[in-house]
Amino acid sequence: MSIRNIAIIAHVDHGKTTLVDKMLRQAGIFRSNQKVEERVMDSNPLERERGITILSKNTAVRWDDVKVNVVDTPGHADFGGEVERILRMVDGVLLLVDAAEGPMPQTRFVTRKALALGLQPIVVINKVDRADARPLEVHDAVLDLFIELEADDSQLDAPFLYASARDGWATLSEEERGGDLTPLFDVILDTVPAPLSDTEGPFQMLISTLDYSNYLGRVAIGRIERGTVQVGCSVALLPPGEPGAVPDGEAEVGKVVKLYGFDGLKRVEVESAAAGDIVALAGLDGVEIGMTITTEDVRERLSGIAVEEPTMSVDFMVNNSPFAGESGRFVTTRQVSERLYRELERNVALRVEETDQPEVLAVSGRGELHLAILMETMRREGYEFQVSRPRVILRTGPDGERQEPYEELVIDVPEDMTGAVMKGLGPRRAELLEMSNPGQGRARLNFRIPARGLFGYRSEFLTDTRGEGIIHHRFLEYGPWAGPVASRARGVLVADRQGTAAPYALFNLQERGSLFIGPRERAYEGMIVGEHARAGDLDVNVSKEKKLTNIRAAASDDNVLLEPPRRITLEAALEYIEDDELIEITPDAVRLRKRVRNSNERKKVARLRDAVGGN
Ligand SMILES: Nc1nc2c(ncn2[C@@H]2O[C@H](COP(=O)(O)OP(=O)(O)OP(=O)(O)O)[C@@H](O)[C@H]2O)c(=O)[nH]1
Ligand SMILES: [Mg+2]
Repeated sequence: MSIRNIAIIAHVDHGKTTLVDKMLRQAGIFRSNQKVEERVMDSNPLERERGITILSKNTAVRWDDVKVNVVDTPGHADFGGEVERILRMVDGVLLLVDAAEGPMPQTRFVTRKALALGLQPIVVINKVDRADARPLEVHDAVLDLFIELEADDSQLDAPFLYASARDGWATLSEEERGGDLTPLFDVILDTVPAPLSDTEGPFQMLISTLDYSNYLGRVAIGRIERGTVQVGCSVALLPPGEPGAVPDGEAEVGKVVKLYGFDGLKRVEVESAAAGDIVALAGLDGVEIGMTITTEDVRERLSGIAVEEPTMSVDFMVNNSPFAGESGRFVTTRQVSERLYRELERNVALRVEETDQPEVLAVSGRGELHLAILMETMRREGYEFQVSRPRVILRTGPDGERQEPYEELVIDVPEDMTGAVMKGLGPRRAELLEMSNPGQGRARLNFRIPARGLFGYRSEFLTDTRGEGIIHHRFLEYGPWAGPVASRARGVLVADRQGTAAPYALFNLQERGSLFIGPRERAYEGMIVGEHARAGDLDVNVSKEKKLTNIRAAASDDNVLLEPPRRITLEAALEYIEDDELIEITPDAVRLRKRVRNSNERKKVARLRDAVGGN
């Protein structure tokens, strides 16, 4: 049977998973009476809860007797490395671009990677149903991007479709609306080349991604480049390196225990598979991304895949807050560290290292979201721990100079708010690269900023733009150390004793800042209960009750008007906290705290630090 291999790539939220969903439905993957959830590919609970794709996923549909292997990829910048690896499995990409937002930082990143690999793009301008859609302008912007990224002639000739993934249709002309996805499927079959498949030669496959199963251990996923493979046959596993023949001593030999192909949402066990198809292969223990699997006798390596280096690191430690152990089942250093090391089996861009303190492990990843997803997963499994403020990972440049990661930052705000944004970003060493006007009274600003400069900025941004701004950033490059950058502009409100928050106390504190906890929630000494409206921290008593003079006063205390507390998500907390603070993470709570809980102790430590000139 003929095959096509495609990946769906885009900036976050431009509609990849929605499109795959509709492709599955229209290709008849589900029985007519089968109840299926929206965006069924976002199958893990964290994905469903956040409405984003975290792990790329393989699926396959049949159209006109052609098997189309489709890989849905995550759009968030932290997972860009994974998208890059996935692209090695496919011959074409569907590049989705939101008809209102146009190309965004991650659009540029994935497009650059796809074009450089010589993949054939098909551009899908999605969400043309949006009231603020401007499909023709976006069409031009994508073409400009292709030219800038030096697309070759056939890539420049890429077909463009206009779609509403949500409503399940795509057309070849901007003037047409409605219908179904048939035009898209037809374009895929016509434009994406069938994989070059030499099924006669000796078996050869590159491992592009890994999966893990408790029964089978590591499972290698990739495209068969050459030959065929059968269950039970002996294969050699070659470490990454120069392409070409590999001497005997360097390879491990093993047996294929199980082999799976993709079909709709299922993985189906198969006895054999041939060049051009994407398969999952189990039975080889030492598999890593970038290794080549070959027949035992012809050991020819394919050029490997680099796994992206982490840019951000955070300390994990045991929870020693006064509320420690209340809800967690796994709370000891040993349990937390075993779990972290186990994560390395599948989370390839993650690193875990010991530090000079025996109870502290440094965990490094690709960004706040990458690290936050791990923390969130562990907390749901019953783990309890604390984490520090993230640090950027520094490098030494070619001349021995200190380098740090820089990010590309795109901000989209109502025009009258650009002043506030510029003012907030200046002291953070952001450099304005471009300012444009996408219409609708909005301005789009592009900056280059040291990753450190972004810490703590998001909450400031949300306040400054009253929630009307959009902010996106992604790793750009390593560059020279930028010197000191401004951090969080406002201080925090810190509980000065243990107790339960009283409405009366919270009511009075509302004037001093915004609160993170609501009435009757518990706090401990040193716990951060809100953000101060000004610079500098403030010690507060959240359990202070109103002096009772009579019964009516006590009753009215319950009726004070409180603003709803500002709930800080884990990612936001990671960006938010300072060096002298920690995040306490347990199955039932995420709390912010001071490392040194007692206020007098804290002042002493701060004085000492100032005396030795730290910052
Ligand atoms: N109006 C409109 N909304 C759409 C369309 N397609 C997707 N959406 C919405 O856009 C949001 C994001 O859709 P997803 O399919 O999750 O986007 P994604 O590209 O897979 O996002 P990530 O995987 O997180 O990068 C959802 O709320 C969808 O309902 C469309 O054609 N029109
Ligand atoms: Mg998605």
